[in-house]
Amino acid sequence: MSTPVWSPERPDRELVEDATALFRSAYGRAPDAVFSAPGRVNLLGEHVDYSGGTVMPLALPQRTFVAVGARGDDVFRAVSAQAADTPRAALAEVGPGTAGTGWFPYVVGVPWAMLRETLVAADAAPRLGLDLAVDSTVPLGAGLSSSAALECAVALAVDHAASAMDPQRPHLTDASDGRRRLAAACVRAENEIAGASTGGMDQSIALRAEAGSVLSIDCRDFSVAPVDIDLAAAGLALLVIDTNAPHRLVDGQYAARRAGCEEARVILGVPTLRDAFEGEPSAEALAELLAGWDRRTRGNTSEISPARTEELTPLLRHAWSEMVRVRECQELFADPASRVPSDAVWERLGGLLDASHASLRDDYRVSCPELDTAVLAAQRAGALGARMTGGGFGGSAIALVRHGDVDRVAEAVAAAFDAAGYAPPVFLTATPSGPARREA
Ligand code: GAF
Repeated sequence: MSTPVWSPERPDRELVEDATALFRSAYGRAPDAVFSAPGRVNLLGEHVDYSGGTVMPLALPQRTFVAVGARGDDVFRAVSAQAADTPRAALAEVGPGTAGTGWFPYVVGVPWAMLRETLVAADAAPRLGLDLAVDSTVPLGAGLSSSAALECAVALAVDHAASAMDPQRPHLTDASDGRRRLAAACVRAENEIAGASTGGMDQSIALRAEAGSVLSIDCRDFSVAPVDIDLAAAGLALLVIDTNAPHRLVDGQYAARRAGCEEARVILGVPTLRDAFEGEPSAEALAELLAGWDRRTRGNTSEISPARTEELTPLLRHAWSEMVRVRECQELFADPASRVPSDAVWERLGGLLDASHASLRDDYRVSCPELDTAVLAAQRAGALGARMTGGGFGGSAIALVRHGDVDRVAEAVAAAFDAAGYAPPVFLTATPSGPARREA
């Protein structure tokens, strides 16, 4: 029998103290402040953020904490409880291709992007430098958005430092639109300085999460709305399975999927793939869109080769069908008749998760054997539904499970990993938590 390994829990208070102690030992003084930002899982709406789709993530209780002190120059230095290196860079020298690899580009890219996005006045740059000490409970490289948690905690630190220099400057974190703009800057840092062409879901949930809620984010304009999905009240849990299979967003596969969607978008002549639907996404509209694409790419007069058509068609099928699944999910929980959703509603949500996984595995091809093993074992052990979450190619899966079944499902997944010869997975349960905030 395989005993499931659970992610260790550390209270937030302890993390604040540990980040503060790390700061003191690294820099020999007390920090000015401590900020934190959460990791995330995505319930539904995968690989559609960069196509203008709607995503439905929730913030995890696991968070990244950053203790920070102003320096008065333009140098950024950082230490981390999770890393051995002690990187530093002068902000004036940061730019695309100059920040190196590893975790530091996710730090130093943020002030760079905030300046470019004019969220910080240009004349503040020579004095914007910070010393930072990082500690985190977000599992690293697990597809739970540790990068965005780091970026967003740093964004709060830079926002704070800029307002400390100029008391007239409002804190961007005080208003929803300010947080939207901070998220956009973090995306720019990740795209242009860290070199990962990610979409914006992760930074948006880290900065704009609502405790207790799944958040619906329309990625055409990044407007947000909480969704009334109360798993705990229904006696359900969202089990997260970190497969421990290495997950990399900068190795080209993620970028290749995104580029494929972009190519199809240009051929279709729409602002985003989401805009190919005239109204709300629906199964009927999906069939019509795919038939239209098929007509357009068939024959000698087509602007795209048969081989490329064969590659792009399943990408479109995933993107559009996932948008239909998200729409169905929103309708399920928007129906006033299901204020207290029936068993049938939860079963249907499970079915949507299962269908999402099949689409990501077969059409979008971003799953991997460990994720498929986790999903299948969870489904067989009685989960209402399961799927990979996040970018894929490793990372984590989620399973919608009745409270009383959590241990049994975790045991079944651990046993399946053992039988397949994979490293043991690590489990946690996702309770919707709050956004990036100041801790001390
Ligand atoms: C990663 C990216 F960072 C997100 O932008 C999103 O595309 C996700 O993969 C897939 O839904 O987390």
